[in-house]
Amino acid sequence: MKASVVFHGDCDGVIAAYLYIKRFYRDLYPHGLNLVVTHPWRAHIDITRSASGVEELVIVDIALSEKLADTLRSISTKCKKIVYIDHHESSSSLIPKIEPYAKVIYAQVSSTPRLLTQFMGTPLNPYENVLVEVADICEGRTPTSSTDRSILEIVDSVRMSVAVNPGDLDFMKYLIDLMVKARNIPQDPLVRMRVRRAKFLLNSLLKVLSEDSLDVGRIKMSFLDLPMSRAFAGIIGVAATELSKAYRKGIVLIREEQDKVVITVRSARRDALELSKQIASSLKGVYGGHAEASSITIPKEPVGSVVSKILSTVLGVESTS
Ligand SMILES: [Mn+2]
Repeated sequence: MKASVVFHGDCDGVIAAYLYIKRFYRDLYPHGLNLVVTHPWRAHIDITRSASGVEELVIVDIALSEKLADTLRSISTKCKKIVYIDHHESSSSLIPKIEPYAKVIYAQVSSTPRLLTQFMGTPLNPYENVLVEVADICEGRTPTSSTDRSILEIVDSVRMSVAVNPGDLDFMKYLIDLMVKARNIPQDPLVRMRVRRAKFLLNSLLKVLSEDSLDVGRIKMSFLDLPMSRAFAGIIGVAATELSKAYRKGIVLIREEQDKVVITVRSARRDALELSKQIASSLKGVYGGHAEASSITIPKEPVGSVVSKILSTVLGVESTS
């Protein structure tokens, strides 16, 4: 393998990986490239693994953390070239830390594919252009009345088919291959099957979350225990976004995982990152994301106690339980 491309397992992450490959690694694709899908909380592990034996390492759409910055420093001795491409607001303060070791392409724009188009300079073809629009909408940009319906269909297809299992590398490769071949994504049978499954899960989850939630001022809080969290996995982020739109409230969704607790925050008032920062500092966690959508990872503790801590220390209400 000559190069590894490590990308975020979400809609704009997979589209950004495709764009980068198409522009810069067309000659290496597919057999000379090691594709790796990851998520911010385990990116340092996946990146360390994918750095061995390759000359170039490209990191796409992964919010920077202290841990990740340290990882890049330690692998910079093994890799000839490290490229870091990201648009997350929370990465900003750590960028200077990695600049000595990596080529950094960073700006706080609507999506990582949008950032890539600004960096590439050369105009995109219509197929690529549509996918950049799709990525922007997946990342929260509101479609306008002039947005083509076919674009919204692709948004739905990519977002939902990826969400059903965001760690599924085989499917990510399949999706990138469809894009490289400029195929019609919403018409693809495998994509359609996954979208159907994702929608079924999403509807069930929305029902559970809206029936079982706690309203605190402008915030709606809900939680999922380990079995529920496993069953719905990648759909949880999509559900949080939908709930925030449906109730016009900020959403704080707490879920238990095997060895940690993850808190998903959504806000239409653009204070998700600020709220995440407060939750992270009160619960000793790591946070990252954007003003509309962000998350916090904290060490494992009972979900009930996380709920009471957020209520008392962050939202300023005394828990009754
Ligand atoms: Mn992303």
